[in-house]
Amino acid sequence: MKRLVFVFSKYRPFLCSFLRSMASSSETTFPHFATDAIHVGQEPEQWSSYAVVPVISLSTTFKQDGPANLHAGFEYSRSGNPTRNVFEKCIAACEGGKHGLATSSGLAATVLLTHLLKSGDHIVSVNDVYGGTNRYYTSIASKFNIQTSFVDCTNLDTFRASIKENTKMVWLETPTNPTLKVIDIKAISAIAHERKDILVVVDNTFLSPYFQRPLELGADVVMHSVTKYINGHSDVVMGVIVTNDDELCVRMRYLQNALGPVPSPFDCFLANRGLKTLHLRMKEHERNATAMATFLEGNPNVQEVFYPGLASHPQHEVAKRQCKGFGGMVAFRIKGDLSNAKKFLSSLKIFTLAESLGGFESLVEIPSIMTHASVSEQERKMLGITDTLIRLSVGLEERDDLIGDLDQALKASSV
Ligand code: P1T
Repeated sequence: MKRLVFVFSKYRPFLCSFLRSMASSSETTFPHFATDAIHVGQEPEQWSSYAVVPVISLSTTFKQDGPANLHAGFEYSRSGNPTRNVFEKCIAACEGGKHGLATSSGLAATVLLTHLLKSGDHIVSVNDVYGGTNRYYTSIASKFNIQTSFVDCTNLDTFRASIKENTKMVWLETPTNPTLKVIDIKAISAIAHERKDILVVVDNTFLSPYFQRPLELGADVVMHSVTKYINGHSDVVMGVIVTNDDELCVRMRYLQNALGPVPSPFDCFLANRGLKTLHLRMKEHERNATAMATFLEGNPNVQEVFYPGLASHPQHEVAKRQCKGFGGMVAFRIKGDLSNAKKFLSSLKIFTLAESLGGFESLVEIPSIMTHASVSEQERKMLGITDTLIRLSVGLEERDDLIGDLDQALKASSV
């Protein structure tokens, strides 16, 4: 409590945004995900018009009742915005957390979280992460003397051995991007929390809170690239952080304002709208992805398939235990070499050749030369990110059409 009082006095200007977060924790939540996603934070009574759909509040500044006497807790749109607030409350409830902080991109959420650390601190990150996360830790955070060890977190002994005296953060992504390894969040959190000063962060982008809720498994913080499933329509770049920790929330609100990586009110509106159908989309993404993975596993032109829902997946049991579903991402190794992989991509008629994932449309890419090109060749080799590894973001089109598309492209590119 004393510590909380100290933090409050240090970060006083951010008490307002913190109190808004607290309001979300006292917000009524519901027994089921879909009801939270549709109703939490959306009360029409918060708008003078009683608008059922949240208002896009574009004002950059808010009239004060008196100097430094805020009317509704809003001061300046970087430190807090009504439309952003609606989204932050809703996503926090969906993750089973108290506080949500929206950022201008997923990577901005990563940068903000890393600013909780100081020069000389050390991060243990799962070795197979989004290429941009790897690039940030390897090329940028390292310049500020924050070192990162990229570790195989599927092996708990290896993970334990990688923790150093100055380790302050554990960064997990599960399933990992792009090889879809599954990390045991509960086991990793338990090991990390043998030390009080280590924060466990889970990038939950690939499964969304509908399929996986890391805070309930022991993580301290969850983050997302909202750009992906949460928004779901490939028309917003945005991120979010969720936590139950009040003190951490105050520090992160301070950073959100001091660093400035905030999303626009319009993007918050769109992401909040996307969240309303997340549960429906995720179920269909999973049905389609399961069909693709099963088809690919039986195809003579495919060497290997990676999907946590397949019994052949090395961490299938962990996935069954910690997730409500296996998601919409599938990776596979095509027989042949890069030329076969490229021929496959150019033969597809429904899957679009593009980076990103989690939208309603099916996408396909070659991580080694696209999303993970910034990862060193040596690391890519070690992680199995070969030139024949193909990543699918399975969308919401009719499943038979998607299978037909994969089938004809595999025939066209066979060795
Ligand atoms: O693109 P942005 O909103 O900044 O999010 C970065 C990010 C963070 N975490 C994960 C797991 C991600 O996959 C991403 C972005 N990934 C892609 C663009 C991609 O195609 O993999």
